[in-house]
Amino acid sequence: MMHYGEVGEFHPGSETIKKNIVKAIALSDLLVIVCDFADVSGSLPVWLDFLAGKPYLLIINKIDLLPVRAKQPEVVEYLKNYLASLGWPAPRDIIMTSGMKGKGVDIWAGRLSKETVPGARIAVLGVTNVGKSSLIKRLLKLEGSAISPTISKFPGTTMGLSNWSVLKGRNTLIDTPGLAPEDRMADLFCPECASVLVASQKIEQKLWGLKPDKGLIIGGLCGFSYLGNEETVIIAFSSPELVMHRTENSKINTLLDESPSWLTKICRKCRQKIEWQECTVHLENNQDLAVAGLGWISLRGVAADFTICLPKGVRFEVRPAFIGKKS
Ligand SMILES: Nc1nc2c(ncn2[C@@H]2O[C@H](COP(=O)(O)OP(=O)(O)OP(=O)(O)O)[C@@H](O)[C@H]2O)c(=O)[nH]1
Ligand SMILES: [Mg+2]
Repeated sequence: MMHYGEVGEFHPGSETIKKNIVKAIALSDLLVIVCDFADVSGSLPVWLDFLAGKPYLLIINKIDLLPVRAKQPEVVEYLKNYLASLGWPAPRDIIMTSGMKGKGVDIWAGRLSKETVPGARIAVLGVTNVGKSSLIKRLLKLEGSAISPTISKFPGTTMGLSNWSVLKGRNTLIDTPGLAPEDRMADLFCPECASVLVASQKIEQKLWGLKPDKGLIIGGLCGFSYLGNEETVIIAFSSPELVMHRTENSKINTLLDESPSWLTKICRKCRQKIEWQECTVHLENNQDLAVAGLGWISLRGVAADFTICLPKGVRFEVRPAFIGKKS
């Protein structure tokens, strides 16, 4: 796995939030790390520094957004390998859920009771907007509780720690504020613009033929210029709210700079803050180039270089194809 465009050092969104998260981890016997199915590269890597040697369950939430029928064992196998490539210890289990639809929450509840003793505390962790509070709400509903945490489409809804008695009083779940890793696209923008980037409906999966010197822009926020010599195919994945636009490589930088309203939904104030960075990346057949908090492209053709142009500080990585053919 190769990582590019990292900000170098970890920058907590806010010291208070980070302190609360560290406190919740110290108080807990088991960690539940929630990641967003649609943004694995943006919602998972940051947690390695927080594990503190504690056992953890990994939840892949928002599986209702899968663009094709979920082949769950494949996704689970992929994530096991992904975690190993990042140097993580193995999770106790990987569970796929939809906090919105309530799927997988019963499996999660069963796993929580298997992995803990009565009285144990469990911290629910995740970057902003992955659906931590929604999952806790679903679990409480499953148990017939009338109270539940607040959820919203805006990142940063949960600000402090809150305790929730679950499994008929056997255990306590600690809901924690979302960490903003500050290297996702959404972390650069105001809450309204950030919420546009987060898919709330099925992810768009679109096949694009690219002739030499052609490229693709996603959401007016990232350009992928194809540098190969023969016609190729890429599949692009992002929130359906974002426009995908194929154009000549020579036009990509101008379009990103000018960001016309048909191309982007990001407000003028947020756009003015962007400083662009460019980098050339090599992709093999069936590899993804994933941009934290935005989406990814997957190459289905002869190995080739791409130049990626995106806001400075946003993390991107090359990884094996997450969806579809792996080799
Ligand atoms: N499509 C889909 N949306 C979800 C799912 N779970 C949560 N959401 C949505 O994601 C947004 C964030 O949900 P929250 O539960 O507030 O997320 P959180 O991780 O607690 O967020 P913070 O408290 O801001 O860190 C809301 O708009 C939810 O409706 C899911 O399984 N599928
Ligand atoms: Mg929350």
